Amino acid sequence: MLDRLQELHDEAMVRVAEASTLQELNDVRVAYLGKKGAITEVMKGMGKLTPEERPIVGEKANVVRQSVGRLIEEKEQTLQEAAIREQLNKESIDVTLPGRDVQAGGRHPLTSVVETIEDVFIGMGFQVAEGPEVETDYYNFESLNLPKHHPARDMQDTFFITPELLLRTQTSPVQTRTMEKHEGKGPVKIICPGKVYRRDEDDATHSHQFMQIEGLVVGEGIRMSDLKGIFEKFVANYFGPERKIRLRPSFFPFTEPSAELDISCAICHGEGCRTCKQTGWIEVLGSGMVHPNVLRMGGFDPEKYSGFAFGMGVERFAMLKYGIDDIRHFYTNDTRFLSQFTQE
Ligand code: 2U9
Repeated sequence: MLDRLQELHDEAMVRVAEASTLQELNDVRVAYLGKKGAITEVMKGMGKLTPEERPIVGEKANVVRQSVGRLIEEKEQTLQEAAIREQLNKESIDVTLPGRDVQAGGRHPLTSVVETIEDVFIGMGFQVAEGPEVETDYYNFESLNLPKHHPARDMQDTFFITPELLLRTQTSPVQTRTMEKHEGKGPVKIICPGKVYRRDEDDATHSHQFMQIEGLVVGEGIRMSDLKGIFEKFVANYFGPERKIRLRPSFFPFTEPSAELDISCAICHGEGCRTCKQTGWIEVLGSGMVHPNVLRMGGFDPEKYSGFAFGMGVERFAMLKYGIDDIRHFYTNDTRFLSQFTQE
């Protein structure tokens, strides 16, 4: 029995040394010191020994039990320390590593153009006015001298929601609404930026949703020369002082007389090129003196007040400024396109 105990001791020593995890170590404890463990089993057989043999074997058994128990405890501590070390290593943070790059967003090119144009007009004393995109037939058409069945209404070009409600086709309703708020008293000096909608087939130069900036000045004694003066300042500020301007007669139902504003082509300086279609001029906006009917519907007396108005397409401005050849780029949210403007 003494030999058997020594044998178990040596065997346990080897198995403790070999255990590489806490689970394996526990298996060793159960195998030798557990209720049915090998050393426990030997001790259970001590009843069969003679009274002389019993204390000797008993002492040996205790020494072996204690020794194996101590070995297991020591090993347990070593394994626990190793496990903690490994966990710390895994969780350690290298504070010297560079941080991850934050991808900063930027303004949409149309937003930049709107803000730049707004700034130019604010600098000339204009206020910025906004209004609803879902409009009534009255504000979008009728109040702008486009009664029902007027040929210039072009029903096919409008997104109707009901016979009386529609998506605005221009930002002009904001101007009528602002005139109404003034209750017939001038001056009014506003620009109205915003989204507008037309039932167009989308292609390189048409988009069913686009942006406009319209302007309106109403006051006593406002003349066409005021319109020209504002345009001279606007063009010098936005496109540069070297650009020439010219007004070309035109027609709009809400203005009389009406004129389109051209600026000299910056690419060929008037010589004629592809950008200006060989004319030396680039059309930038439509304008005119507000029609008396429109003033009246906005609550102003056309005998006392006069005014001028203008409208421009923001995409066209952005395309001219950045040399963009397809309007759809503004609305397809391709980050390769948009990220080129993040510094704006
Ligand atoms: C009121 C009175 C008059 C707004 C005007 C234009 C001329 C014009 C176009 C430019 C390019 C629209 O985006 S576009 O297709 N606009 O040519 N707009 S005068 O006249 C108004 C507006 C409101 C009360």
